[in-house]
Amino acid sequence: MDTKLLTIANQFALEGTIAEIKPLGEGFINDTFVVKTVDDAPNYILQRKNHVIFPDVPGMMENIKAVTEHIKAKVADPLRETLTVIPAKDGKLYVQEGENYWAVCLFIPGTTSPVRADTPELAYQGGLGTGRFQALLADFNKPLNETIKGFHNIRWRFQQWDETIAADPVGRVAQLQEEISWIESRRKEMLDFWSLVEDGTIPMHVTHNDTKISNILFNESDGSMLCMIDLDTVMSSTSLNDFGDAIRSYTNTGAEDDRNLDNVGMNLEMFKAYAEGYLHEQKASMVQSELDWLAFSARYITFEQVLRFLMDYIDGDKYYKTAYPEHNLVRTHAQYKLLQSMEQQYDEMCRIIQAI
Ligand code: ADP
Ligand code: GN1
Ligand code: MG
Repeated sequence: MDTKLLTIANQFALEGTIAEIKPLGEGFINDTFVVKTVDDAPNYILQRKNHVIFPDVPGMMENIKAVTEHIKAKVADPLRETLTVIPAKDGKLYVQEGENYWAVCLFIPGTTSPVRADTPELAYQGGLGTGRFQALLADFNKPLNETIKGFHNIRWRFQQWDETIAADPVGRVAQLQEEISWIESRRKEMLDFWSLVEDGTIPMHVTHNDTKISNILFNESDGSMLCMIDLDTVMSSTSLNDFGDAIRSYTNTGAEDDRNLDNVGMNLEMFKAYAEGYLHEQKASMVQSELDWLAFSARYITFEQVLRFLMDYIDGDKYYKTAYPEHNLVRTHAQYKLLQSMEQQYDEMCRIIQAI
């Protein structure tokens, strides 16, 4: 076993004796490990939080603690229906080792976290999961720290975009004129949508902000949704962003980084199933402007993802973990194909929302 990891894990208030520590998951941002203990003690998730992306890890952990405590007070099984933060032995919610920050939560056994949705039933359950998460937090009224500035704010993203293009730090802009035009041709419609958030037409709520399918746990026994995980980005935003980001993930017939663009497109049956689950939980509490823009939110977040992958490629691949040199460009093309598929099927998406 890695003795450095063991030393870090032993600084947390864990029950039992550690038997092994193994890497887990497919996240793009943090490094995740499962900590297995001997006998009947629980197992744990140990994470090295990415402090470059999250500049205020203590503030982020305070958010996660506050939000999970709020949920625990409302659910039948507080150890399974949300994450449980395990503090360090000194009482802090993290351990700092040099410039790295580590955090621990309970491992929730008997669960799955698929990387893609293969059935409408799973998409329906995912929709219920996001909707229920938002419903449980609807009356959360303490201020939350902004863990990543302007995370889903396209006005801020365009500012970063303009600066990155101007700097062109690794000389990639010249060869990317076509891809850049995909972003520029949609600048106005995306900013017009965001101005409805800025002027209060679309309300703000406590939201998850990273609702891709690998960030929810399902019960292994029957496939029902259990809880949202990866709560690093929980903060104030619009409910629509959670819906849109999930549609980007659940409805894609291909992979987020598919090299074969023929595989990629939006599956309307999955869209309908996810929307049914989400609206089952949220419909009664949404205002008309949210319902009117719900389908568009999928285009908005998918567009933002095209921009973020391409911007990271132009910036020399500093943000997302990559497996090979062109990875962010491959992701850009695959997400753009998905965006086009959503644009082509947009009228039908709106009809489905209306019918539900
Ligand atoms: P990242 O921020 O890198 O995406 P996540 O918090 O999403 O990290 O964790 C990565 C993966 O680890 C998840 O997709 C899930 O499979 C697994 N995982 C995370 N937390 C738990 C937990 N509490 N119980 C069981 N599995 C978990
Ligand atoms: C990242 O952390 P992870 O892998 O769940 C990213 C999301 C992107 C996603 C794309 C904090 O999610 O915003 O949509 O990759 N998270 C952060 O797969 O930037
Ligand atoms: Mg994750």
